[in-house]
Amino acid sequence: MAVNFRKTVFKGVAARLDQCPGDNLPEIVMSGRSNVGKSSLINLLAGQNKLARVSNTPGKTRMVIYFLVDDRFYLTDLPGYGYAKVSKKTKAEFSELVDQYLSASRPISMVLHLMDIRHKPSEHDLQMIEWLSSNQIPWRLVLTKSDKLSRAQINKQLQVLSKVQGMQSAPKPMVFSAINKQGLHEMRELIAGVFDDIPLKTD
Ligand SMILES: Nc1nc2c(ncn2[C@@H]2O[C@H](COP(=O)(O)OP(=O)(O)O)[C@@H](O)[C@H]2O)c(=O)[nH]1
Ligand SMILES: [Mg+2]
Repeated sequence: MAVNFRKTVFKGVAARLDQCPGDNLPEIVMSGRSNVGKSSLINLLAGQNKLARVSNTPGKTRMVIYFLVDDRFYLTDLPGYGYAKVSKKTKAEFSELVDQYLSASRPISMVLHLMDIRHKPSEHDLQMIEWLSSNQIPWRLVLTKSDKLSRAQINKQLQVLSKVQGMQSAPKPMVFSAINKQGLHEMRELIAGVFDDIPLKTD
């Protein structure tokens, strides 16, 4: 069944685990540092410019943000951890919420971990990749802002990443740009595909 991505609505935020939706709808979770392009990706998927707030001021979002897609599943926007401009304490709070979130047996169908294609993976990215690769949850790396690099540079970055601990048996990262829409179609297919495997609730 095709997913109507245009039918995406903002559903709410949660600052703590006990504020997260309890309706058990499946979630596609997006993680990645602040400013990596999570909101831009959500807007593009939904075909709505202003759905998720795109910000030039990194480190602002400290909550989990929920978008309901087609009345069927959530796109979950995790807090952007690890930005240099927030204090150590705030950083720790971000990643604690992310850690808790991923370990809380929420109905997560897939984790999309976003990384800026121009940068070396951060310590947190490396931890995340290792964690995801040793868990049962399906996941994919999404390399954002590909419009900033040439094809040759993109391939080089893919090469570098393929050697990272945990990437050896991982599916190939997706290359994405919210500017020229590289990877958008593939991204929609990926999400819809995951979702196709989940039977609709009949009870
Ligand atoms: N060149 C380029 N800029 C992007 C892309 N995606 C996001 N940005 C910019 O990066 C900044 C942060 O984006 P945002 O979506 O708010 O990131 P978030 O903090 O992860 O939600 C904004 O200035 C965006 O316009 C992209 O694919 N290409
Ligand atoms: Mg954002």
